[in-house]
Amino acid sequence: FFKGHRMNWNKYPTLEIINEYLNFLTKNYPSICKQEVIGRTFENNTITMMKVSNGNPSNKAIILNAGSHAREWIAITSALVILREIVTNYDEQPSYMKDKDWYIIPLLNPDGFMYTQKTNRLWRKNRRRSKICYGVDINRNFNVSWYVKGISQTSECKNTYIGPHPFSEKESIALRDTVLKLKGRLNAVLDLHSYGQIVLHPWSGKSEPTDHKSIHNATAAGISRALYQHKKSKYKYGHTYHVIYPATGSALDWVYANGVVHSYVIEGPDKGYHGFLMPPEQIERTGMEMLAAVKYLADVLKDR
Ligand code: ING
Ligand code: ZN
Repeated sequence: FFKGHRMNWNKYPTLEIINEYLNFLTKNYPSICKQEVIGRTFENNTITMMKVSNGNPSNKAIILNAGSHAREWIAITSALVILREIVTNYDEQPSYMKDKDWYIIPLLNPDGFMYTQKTNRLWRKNRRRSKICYGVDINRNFNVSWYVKGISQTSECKNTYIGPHPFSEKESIALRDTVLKLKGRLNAVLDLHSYGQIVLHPWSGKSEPTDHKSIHNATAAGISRALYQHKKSKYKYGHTYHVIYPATGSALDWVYANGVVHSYVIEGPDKGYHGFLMPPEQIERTGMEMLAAVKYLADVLKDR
């Protein structure tokens, strides 16, 4: 008996199985699921986004992105669990979930992900071939305080290489264009990473507070509270620059700088014991935990 896909929530999927699962959802829930190819990578893999919507034209939009960083597998599977829950339990969702158009990108960086599966489990960047090294850090390649001396890594062999110019990469372009396309009705962008258990708000590239400091602080605190109420996990929260480290050219900052106030990153579990190597037994519970955060965000934004 073949259930239509090989996704197994106790095992990390391959790129092929991820795509198979997306195709499965599209085929089996055609009234709410639409797949869109939002880019093609250096190695010619597709970057796929799933739109989940009941088609109500007054819906606001929320983007959920994951897998900018290849090794952060638990973030990718969390986006897939969230997608599964929204789609397969659509009728039971509260109205604040159904009043949104969900744009879910479970894997922004398929080239890097494939490389972590075949060659180097701890690879972070994409797989662009530069003069002497491979890879640009997608989360440093956005056009916002892109080159700030002392913070950015301009050497192409570094793990956080910012790229030759802003938006030099297919992956950052794909996310940028998705945001720009939805702009007028885009309520929030949530970017999933791992690890550290922290809810982050802008700026990552500036030490000054944003113009929406109190909204950012209250919403990040609310997400952290929702995560605690779910299953008692403790998440710190705050201004990225101070609460983790300065990081320029991030998607987080670019989204906010381009008019979407609610721009957040969640660094999922854990605090370093497993680090990037979260055991596959954690896929399900981590995904459900991230879903609690997503629901909180959708609920808090319901009247906006
Ligand atoms: N952490 C993020 C990184 O790109 C981050 C932290 C979040 C930076 C938001 C900038 C903006 O370094 C991981 N684990 O990738
Ligand atoms: Zn990351």
